[in-house]
Amino acid sequence: MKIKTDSRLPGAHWKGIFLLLCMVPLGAAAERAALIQDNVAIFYPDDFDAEANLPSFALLEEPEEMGALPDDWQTHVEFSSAFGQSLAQVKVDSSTNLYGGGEALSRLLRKGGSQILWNTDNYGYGRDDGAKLYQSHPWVLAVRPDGSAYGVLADNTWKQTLSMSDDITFSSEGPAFRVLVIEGETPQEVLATLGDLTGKMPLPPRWSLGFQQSRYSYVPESRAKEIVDTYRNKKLPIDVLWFDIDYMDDFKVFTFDSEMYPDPKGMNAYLHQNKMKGIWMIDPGVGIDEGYSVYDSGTELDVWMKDAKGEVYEGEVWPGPTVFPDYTQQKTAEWWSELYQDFMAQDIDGVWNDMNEPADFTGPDGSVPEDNVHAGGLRLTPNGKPLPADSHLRYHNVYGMLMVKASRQGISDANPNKRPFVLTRANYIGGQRYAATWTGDNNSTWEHLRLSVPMSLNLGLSGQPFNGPDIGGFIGNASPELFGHWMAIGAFYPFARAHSAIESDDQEPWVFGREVERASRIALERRYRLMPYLYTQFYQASKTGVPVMQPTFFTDITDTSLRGEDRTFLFGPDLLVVPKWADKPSMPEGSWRVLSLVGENSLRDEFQPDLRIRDGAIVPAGKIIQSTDDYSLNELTLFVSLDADGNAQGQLYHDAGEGYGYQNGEYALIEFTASTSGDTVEISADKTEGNYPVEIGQLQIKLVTDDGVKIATGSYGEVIKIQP
Ligand code: NBV
Repeated sequence: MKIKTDSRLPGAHWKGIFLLLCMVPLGAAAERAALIQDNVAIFYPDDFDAEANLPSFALLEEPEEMGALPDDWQTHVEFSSAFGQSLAQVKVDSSTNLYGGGEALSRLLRKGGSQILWNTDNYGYGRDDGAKLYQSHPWVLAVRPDGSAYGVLADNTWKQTLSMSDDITFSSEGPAFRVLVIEGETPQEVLATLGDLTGKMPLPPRWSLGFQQSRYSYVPESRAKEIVDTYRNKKLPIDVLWFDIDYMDDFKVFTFDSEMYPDPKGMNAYLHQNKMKGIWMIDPGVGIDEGYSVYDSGTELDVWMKDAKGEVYEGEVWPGPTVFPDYTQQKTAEWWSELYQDFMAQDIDGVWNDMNEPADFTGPDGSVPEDNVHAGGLRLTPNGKPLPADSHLRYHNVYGMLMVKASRQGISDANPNKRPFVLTRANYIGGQRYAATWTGDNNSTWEHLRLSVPMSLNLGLSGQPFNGPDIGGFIGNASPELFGHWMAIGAFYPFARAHSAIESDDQEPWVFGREVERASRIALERRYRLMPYLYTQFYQASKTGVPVMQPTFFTDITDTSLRGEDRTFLFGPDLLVVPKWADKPSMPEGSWRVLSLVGENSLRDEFQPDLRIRDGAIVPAGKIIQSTDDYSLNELTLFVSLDADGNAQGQLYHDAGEGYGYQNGEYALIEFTASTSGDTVEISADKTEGNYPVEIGQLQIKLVTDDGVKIATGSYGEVIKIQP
């Protein structure tokens, strides 16, 4: 019997309960447990079959056991099997809050919900009421009332259901699997350990933090140039233009349509002259067409995925009849990487891997058959064991991850001195090592604008900091009001890209009238002014695994009234974003003073969210720039908000914004400190790490107080005094 579950949205919890009733364990299997770090335990079912589970896709390396669990170890896993499924369950205290599960169509709090972890092309999140989306994160973050936390990671790629109630239950269609439990004094500590175990997002190029405009599709190239010109003429800051499938010749990957894009190198040069970058789409499906070099070379090397009978599997995607690379093979990964040599030689800056669940129009449930066969052989790490041959049921959820791993490698090989940028639609926990992500085909509706916040938050709480939704919504037509609000919030997603579908009306900021254009400009100027702070947050996320976009309860993990707040969110730990449409949100204790970055007045502005600064924070901001090409630290402003003791601290990370010099000390980490003595506040800056030159020059201080903003200027390197 197959257990089916349904919607994750509030109100549909009864189906999760039904699932649990069905899951009265039939014959619980004994567990074996060991400590692998002081705060991490691994639990094995007694019928664990290493060949059917390992090597792990989630973990960076095979864990080494340190000994038995201490007697006071709190969180245990029970294994069982029922109705042909392998189960792992963890009991959850009724007062403990649950988060995570990666990409889920859900509010922030996950208890009562369930989801099917089976990467699915889910247009408008409509299939199965959004029960399965594009990515799989078999991971739950649990936070106890006192703020201590634990995380549960099922090290399992097979198709599975994750449900959260009084138990966290993973029920898998595959063999019995192992589970890791991470304990921490705080959720941040648990996430840091998750990052240690599964890897962190590599520091991206600074330009990828800029605003990005996309559409399915900008054709012909004159239209793309028009978009570039309009952004620049209207002084709407932007860094990237995206090229969707129609640039290709008959949807054949690694080709260019000779009429639409006769000169891709010239197009990229045009972008570069305008201080912009170009990101171009590559899908996994390869059109069956003899004489097409990608198809021919792949066929000759025998890289395609096979069906259950061992024949090359043929599905259908954009090019028509299509074959799919079997990325579990070493030779396939190498061949795929190699294809990027000529492609990147067109001066392409980044790559967008779409449809990599993989989507297959004629296959069952929109993908390829579960009994398709992967040949295996790839080593995930140089010294790791090769992947065994197995069914698609085992490898489906990591298909996208393996694709972007090979893509990233190819891009790096082509441009060894640049930081690669890949965006992927499908992924698996740990996939932040290879690619940023977006949440697929959402709708231009208020519902999806609101849901985008908890969706991005839960992705961040599942190890993927670099994510965001399609700003404005992909499907349908945004109203001017909706678009204005979406841009205003969109400035604070870690990945900020507007995108819309082929059938949708134009969806750039200027098509909605002067008011929305003005609101979009303010939103973008706010993001660009905050670039020094934002880049510092990305640096921190790449070091610690703690997300850039954080839930409001991170302001005070012991304040349980904040646990479910998911309309407001943190942009790094020091800035709270409070959308205009957030009706009576739960606010953290403290002053959280409102900040004005570009002269906006949040009382008068109907779109911009309030941006509130944490008491005790110093937030570095730059000047308004139109592109990160113009990024510099001169004219740096420090927004200072003192805590009750008159103190504040902040940090600034700086480097070339590109390349790998930072790994050899070519970076600077600067600490800012404010302290009060008598009626004077003294602000100083100290470089604490690295040898990258810091050309700050003049520093402006904006002391944000309950009575308004006090301003002082001084030079970097000297103590600046200000009277509050
Ligand atoms: O390549 C076209 C689209 C793309 O714009 C979108 O962002 C992806 O999620 N793609 C899906 C394929 C078809 C969508 C109907």
